[in-house]
Amino acid sequence: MADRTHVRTCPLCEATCGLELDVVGEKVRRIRGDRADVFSAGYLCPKGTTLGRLHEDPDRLRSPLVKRDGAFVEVSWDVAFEAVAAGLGGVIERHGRQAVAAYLGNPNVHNLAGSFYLKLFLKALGTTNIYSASTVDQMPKHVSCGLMFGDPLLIPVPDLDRTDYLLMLGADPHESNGSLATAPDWPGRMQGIRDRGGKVVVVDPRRSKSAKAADEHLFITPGTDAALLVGMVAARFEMGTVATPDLVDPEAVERLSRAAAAYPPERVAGWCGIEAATIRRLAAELTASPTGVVYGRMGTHTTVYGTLASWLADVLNVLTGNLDRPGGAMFPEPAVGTPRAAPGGRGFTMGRYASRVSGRPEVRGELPVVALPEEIESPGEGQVRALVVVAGNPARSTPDSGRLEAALTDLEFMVSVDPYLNETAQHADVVLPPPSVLERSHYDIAFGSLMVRNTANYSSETFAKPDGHPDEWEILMKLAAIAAGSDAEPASMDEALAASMLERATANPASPAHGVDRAAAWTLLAGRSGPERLLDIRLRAGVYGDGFGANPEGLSLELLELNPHGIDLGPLQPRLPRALQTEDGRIHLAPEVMVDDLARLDQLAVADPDQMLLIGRRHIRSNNSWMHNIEVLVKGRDRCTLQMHSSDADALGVADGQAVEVRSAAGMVSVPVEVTDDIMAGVVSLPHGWGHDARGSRLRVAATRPGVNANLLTDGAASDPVSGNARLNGVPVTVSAGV
Ligand SMILES: Nc1nc2c(c(=O)[nH]1)N[C@H]1C(S)=C(S)[C@@H](COP(=O)(O)OP(=O)(O)OC[C@H]3O[C@@H](n4cnc5c(=O)[nH]c(N)nc54)[C@H](O)[C@@H]3O)O[C@H]1N2
Ligand SMILES: Nc1nc2c(c(=O)[nH]1)N[C@H]1C(S)=C(S)[C@@H](COP(=O)(O)OP(=O)(O)OC[C@H]3O[C@@H](n4cnc5c(=O)[nH]c(N)nc54)[C@H](O)[C@@H]3O)O[C@H]1N2
Ligand code: SF4
Ligand SMILES: [Mo]
Repeated sequence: MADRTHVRTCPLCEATCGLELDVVGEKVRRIRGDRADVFSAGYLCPKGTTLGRLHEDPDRLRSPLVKRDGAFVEVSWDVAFEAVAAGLGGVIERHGRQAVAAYLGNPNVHNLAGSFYLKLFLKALGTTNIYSASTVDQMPKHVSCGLMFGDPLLIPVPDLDRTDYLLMLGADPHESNGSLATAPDWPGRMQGIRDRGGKVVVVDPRRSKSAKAADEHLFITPGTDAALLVGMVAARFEMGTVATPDLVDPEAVERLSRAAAAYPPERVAGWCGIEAATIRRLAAELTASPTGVVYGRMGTHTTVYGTLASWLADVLNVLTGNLDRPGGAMFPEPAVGTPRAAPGGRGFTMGRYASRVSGRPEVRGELPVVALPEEIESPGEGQVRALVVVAGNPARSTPDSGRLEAALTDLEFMVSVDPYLNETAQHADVVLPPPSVLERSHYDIAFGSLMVRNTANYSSETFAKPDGHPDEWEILMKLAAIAAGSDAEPASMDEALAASMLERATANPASPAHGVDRAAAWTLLAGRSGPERLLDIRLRAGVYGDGFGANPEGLSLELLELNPHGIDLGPLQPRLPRALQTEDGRIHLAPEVMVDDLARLDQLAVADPDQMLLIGRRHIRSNNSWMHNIEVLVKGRDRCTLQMHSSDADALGVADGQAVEVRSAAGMVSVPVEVTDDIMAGVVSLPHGWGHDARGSRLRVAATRPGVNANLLTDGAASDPVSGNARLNGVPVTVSAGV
């Protein structure tokens, strides 16, 4: 029997499943899907059941570590922060602020500290050397949406529960549970489309689990989604008049039509490996379907044409009348967001500055992570000499990570904020672990803008954090104070942040909190501090908010606390034109940068057909580089294998399970082959996040099945020039039988 059952949202991936934890004393006995969760209705994946194991993992760090004479020792928090002050302060003093870089990893978007406090910390650092996992992931989507809609965070999602036609490229939600489209139970929702009589088409160089669950699967040559999509755009124009919304400039439609005409299906078919007739049929099906949506993800974005492909997917959504309509590509209305009264805003700018060594343009205040190694290696004014990593493992997750890792050993100072001594943190001088996943509260700020149904859900902490252990937001504020050279305490910094947030909220004419008396509002927040107070302000001032009493039925943190299974805010509603943030308040269908970039596709004509192309893949029991220390998730057969088509294996003379050597411009790995006909001939697939063979890390379970690091093969030289995003898919490699 459990002492109590605690309900909380799983913070591990974008699906935001509700979980029910049976707790006995200080231990989690069992975790099930929360059937009463308004969004996930009981769905969960194997990872969600392991939060108790993550919490109890003996390798999870409970105290800060400081490196002394090459070995880590446990120290008190005061001593750890003193070491940061000396190390970071020293670098700033000797070399200036620009010599400090920060790398922000993926879990930052899955916790309240990252959502609310990172910005202040980065500002305190005062450097433009900011890098994140975004440029090995979704930066192309931010750029194309910034250009089209004026706001890089205004990203349309497939209205999965109402669409009649889903064309999905480069995504495998049956393994990943989805990305840039938050939907617990993607598999069930995809099946729902088919059950309603709709159609699901998956485009992927692998017959993935998701492809097998679709009506139709099409193989595509890695890295060529943009070619397929422009062929579809051309085909759509050939079909006759396009009825675009009034928000689109007819001249832009004309310009786009002329540009796309250079890439008819017949021309791109050879590039992408999909027949011209099929390309035309896809365009016709999408157009004829009552509703439909094109959705592309990792495989589509992390190539050298990532932004082009991301843009073209939404171009198709516009041209087929599916943007912003039920069943099409829609913009969620988050409970924590900025209410808008009228269309039009500041628009989107990028390239406000560039990286020092190779001049790669800034996007959203960050530089492409492919530039990080050279920024550390190359001497001169502004050379990176210190690095702060928050919730990241760039030594495994970013391209040419062998080179990056060598560069890390060259830094004068490095600090990692991480619950594990991972392959990156082993190079740090100080490691600062946040409390465990169950020792803190949760609310998905980032994914509210990506949910296929509007919901709001707050989770309290399951266990109190140990005495004296700072919360992650306090760690970040402490680092911010150190960086700023101030002796301010986290609590006072938090107070100032809350006050300015309240001021902004009450000044927004579109907010229900507009004009409310700030002193009165402040009294309603009494008793709250930290992320909870900030969350309460944002909820109350959000579109569904109670406006600090002005709209008593509206949302507040208290209301969410009373509803631990979440509050359903209904299906997605059309949000245009109000949500548009372009200067003129219109949709920019054919931004010049994008139209001009089409010409780059011509390079596909000279691709070497004999070169094997490497792609990645995900597995449901894995989560980037950091869940491999949980025994129940890694046991069983080796998952870090090189998938290869049987015809290629035969040609090479290798058998299933045999080790092969894979070489690229960046490096070499030796890995066992998995022979399968679920992958295209000429393509090989290796998952990322493995390579747990580092001597200095402390991941004892992971080390027993280390696998190899796929990013020893990806190289930083090839990236998407528009967004700076790394190429992780479609990497030319040669494979040879191992010795
Ligand atoms: N070849 C190849 N490379 C890839 C990809 C690919 O498909 N192929 N995918 C890319 C993608 S999409 C991503 S998002 C990146 C991910 O890359 P990263 O974000 O750099 O790495 P992760 O493996 O997610 O590691 C996250 C780290 O955060 C820690 N952590 C977990 N929770 C918390 C927390 O609450 N607070 C703090 N401070 N730390 C926490 C974990 O212990 C772990 O060490 O990898 C990218 N790399
Ligand atoms: N189990 C698990 N879940 C995860 C993660 C994880 O590591 N493990 N990571 C999380 C993160 S950070 C993210 S960003 C999401 C990503 O979630 P998804 O976007 O669904 O990513 P993947 O599962 O890697 O699927 C990418 C697919 O693209 C295919 N592909 C490769 N190259 C190409 C190409 O050129 N064109 C096309 N059309 N397809 C291509 C691959 O074969 C693969 O099936 O998953 C999240 N969820
Ligand atoms: S799909 Fe799995 S990892 Fe993702 S939120 Fe749900 S339970 Fe957690
Ligand atoms: Mo990601």
